[in-house]
Order: sequence, then C-alpha cells, then structure tokens
Amino acid sequence: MVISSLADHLVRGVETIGDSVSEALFEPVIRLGVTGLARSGKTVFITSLVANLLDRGRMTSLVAQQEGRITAAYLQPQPDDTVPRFDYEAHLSALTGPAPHWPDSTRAVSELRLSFKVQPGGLLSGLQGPRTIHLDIVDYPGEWLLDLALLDKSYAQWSADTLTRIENRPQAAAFLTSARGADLSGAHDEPTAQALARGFTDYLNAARDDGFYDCTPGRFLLPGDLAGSPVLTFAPLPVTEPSRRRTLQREMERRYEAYKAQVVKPFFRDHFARIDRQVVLIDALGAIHKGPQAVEDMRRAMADILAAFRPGRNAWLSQLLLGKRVERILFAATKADHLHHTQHPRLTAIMEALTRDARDRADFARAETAALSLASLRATTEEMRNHNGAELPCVRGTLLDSGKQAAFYPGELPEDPSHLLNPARNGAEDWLGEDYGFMAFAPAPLTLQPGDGPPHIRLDRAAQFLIGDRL
Ligand SMILES: Nc1nc2c(ncn2[C@@H]2O[C@H](COP(=O)(O)OP(=O)(O)OP(=O)(O)O)[C@@H](O)[C@H]2O)c(=O)[nH]1
Ligand SMILES: [Mg+2]
Repeated sequence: MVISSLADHLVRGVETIGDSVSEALFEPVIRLGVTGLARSGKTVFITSLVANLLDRGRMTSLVAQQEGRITAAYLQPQPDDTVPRFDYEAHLSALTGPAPHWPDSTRAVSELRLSFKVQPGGLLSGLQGPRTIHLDIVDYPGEWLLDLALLDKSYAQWSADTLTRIENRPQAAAFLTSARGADLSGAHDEPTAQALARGFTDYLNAARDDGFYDCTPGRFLLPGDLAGSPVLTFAPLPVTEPSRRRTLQREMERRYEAYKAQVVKPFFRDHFARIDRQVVLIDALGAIHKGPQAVEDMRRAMADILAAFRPGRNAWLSQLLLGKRVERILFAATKADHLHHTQHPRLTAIMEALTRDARDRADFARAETAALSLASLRATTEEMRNHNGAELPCVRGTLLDSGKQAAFYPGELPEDPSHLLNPARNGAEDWLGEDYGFMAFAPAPLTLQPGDGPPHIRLDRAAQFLIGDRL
C-alpha cells in the first residue's frame, strides 16, 4: 500500500516537473549536418533517412527501434525561420512516385526538423513517460567548408595559390589568358571585372565537371540569390605589387574581402558552429570511375574539408566555436548499390584510406569518427552471371539514359586500397590495365509495405552511429 502510493507520487512528481520546466531542458535537440561535394548524394540521403525514420520497418540496426522505444516520429516546423526548408515531400515523391526519378541538384543550405517520442531505456525506463527529442537536419554543400581556407589568405596570396594550382589545367586556359592580360593598375570598370569573374566561373564549372574537387570559392558554383552581386564578381589575378586606389586590383581585393566577411563567415557562424553530429558523403565510386587524378583530388579536398573540424588551425573559427565540438563524424561512401555486396568491404576500406589523414586529425580533436559504405536508395538487385566460365557478381537495374534493364559488372575493386591510392598520389594517368565501370541507374519503382521506408543499404547503421546514442 505504502509502496504503491509512494511510486504514484514519484511518477506524478516527474510529470509536473516535465510540464512546468521549459521545453529546452526536456526536449533535447540534435543538429545533424549533412555535407559532401557536388552530386555526392546529400539530397537522396536526407530524403531516404527521413522516410526511413518515419517508417522504421527497415531500420533494424537502430537500437532504439530494435528495443521498441521509438513510439512516434513526425515532421515539425523547423526552428530557423530564415533558412529554406528541405523540400522533403517533393524529393520523396520524385524518388518514390509512379515514374521515379532522382531529385534536382540543390542550390543552397536547407533544413528540416524531425521529432521523436522515445521511451527512455535503462534505469529510467519504468519511471518516465516518453521524451520528445528533436532532430534538425541541415543540408549544405561541402564546397562551402573549403572556403574556410580563404579566411587565412589575403587576395594576393589567394590569387598566387590559385593561379599556380590551375596553371596546367586545360579547363583554365582561356581564363588564364585573360587574367594575364588584365590591366591590374588600370581604372576599375565593371564590364572588365564581370568578364574576368565569368571566365573564372566558367573554368570552375568545367573543372568540376571534369572531376576536379578543389573548386573554390564555393559560392561561385552555387550562387543562389547572390548571383551577379559584387561579392561574386572577382577573380584571381597575377598580383605583383600593392594595389592603388580606384584600380581593378583594388576593387578585386575589396570584393574578395567582402566575400570572406559577408558570405564565408556568416555560413560558419549561422550553420556550421551549431552542428553536433556530421555526416560527410563521398561518391568514391564516381571518382574511381573518373580515374586516378579525380581520386587524388578528392582525397585532398576531403583533407581540406576536414580542416574545418579541427578548429585549432583557424583562429577565427576556434574563437567562434569557443570549445564546442562536433561530437561524431561519419564518412560514408554513397551509391554502394552500384556494387555487389561482396565488394562493399573493399569500398569501405578505400573510404577509410581516402579519409585517413583527415580522420586522424579529427580524432585528435576528440570527435568520434567512423566510415562505412551505404546506399541511401537502393536502385539495383544483385545477381551472379556466367561470363566465359567465370561467375561474375553483378548488379541489375534500369539504366538512366535508355530506360532499359541491364545487369552490370563494375570491375573488381582491389583488396588493398593502396593499389588505387598510390597511383593516384603519384600522378598516374589511368588505372593500369583496370577499368572501373560506372552505370547510372534510375531509381526503381517501389511498392512499399505499410511501416516500411524506401529500400537502402546500411542507412540504419549510419543512423545508429549518428544519433542512436541520443535516442
Ligand atoms: N544508385 C544510386 N544512386 C544514387 C544514390 N544516391 C544518389 N545517387 C545518384 O547521385 C545523384 C546525386 O544525388 P543527390 O542526392 O542529388 O546529390 P547532392 O549531393 O544533393 O547533389 P547536389 O545537390 O547537386 O550537390 C543522384 O541524381 C543519383 O544519380 C543511391 O543511393 N543509389
Ligand atoms: Mg542536393
């Protein structure tokens, strides 16, 4: 008798506290950043993650789900009123509608809030009712992280570094000619500045299409509503002496500084500094297909991207973060459904090797890191095919360009990642004798069972690493 009334009292006490104390204390928020270079699979990842967190039938590796503690999940208005909402419904209907297709390329940062009702586990499980936990997912281009390096450089330094780096790239030939011909000490005039900026932007676009990843300033490729504004109307020029007033050089310098102050810094302050958990998506298969130069370039871009997670290197950023750290970082190779599962461990090993430098440093900053290969939306099925007496592990899907069904053998990834990364580091032109094919598949038409999200590979493992410990 006494015991039960005591227990009642206790439960009621907890409820009263829950009602009276502010939401902030009792409704924890996890801010998950999703980034990656262009076309790495960010939009598909977020869409499928959210769909699979709403309908959790395929999320068996998410421990809270396994334990039956997630009692509800629902979308809510996001907390940031000026950030575009991630267009979940449109992307989901593109992927899972009657004529499935991949979503359009994204142009800006966006955000979505998903909330859970979770029954606490462990000691508190019997005492408390379900808790509300909010997951704010923020999608932003990895190129924007590369811009961090600009903060440490003057216009003259940035110009010199950029011009040296692109000197031998055929994509840059036209721009380099006009940059060398520019009259730096001549009076600034807008058409000249615009022509130079346009030439530089054309180079960046061509370089990115050909597999270069070091395409900064990041906003030149994704201008959004800044298109045509002065902060994006500058270019690296062969500077030899300090600038004088009213010259082209002085105006370029001023705009470069404005880009840092009004584009780069606000992004780090308003978005990056608030992230708790981060996933970095990497289209490693796409780079391998493009060849050794693309792989090496991606490795370097990854190391640069990860510099942002090691804030000690940058005085401005460390002051901004004031010791706050991203707690967990997941490196995920996307589009693993292009490979038969027997090859997935090799893809993961390549990913681990590709991001090793970066990961070692992030570990040093006490963030927990992990690597895996996943497919956000599985577009293929697996089959073994006999070819000249050998059994080849293939994947089958609908080809994006022709709409025809085809089985495809992508080639065998090496067991030892250094067989790819070393030639890439040493500047090899192609993979000696090996050819890694890559097919673009369309998303497959789906018939989903009630309670099931879209099919994926290891998305649940990714979710467990990223947020599982907080549910
Ligand atoms: N087979 C397969 N293809 C995928 C998967 N995820 C992404 N893709 C392919 O990769 C392309 C890019 O995916 P997005 O999610 O739009 O990539 P993103 O990083 O948001 O791209 P941007 O917004 O342009 O930077 C898609 O159009 C698909 O062709 C996947 O899980 N499986
Ligand atoms: Mg996108």
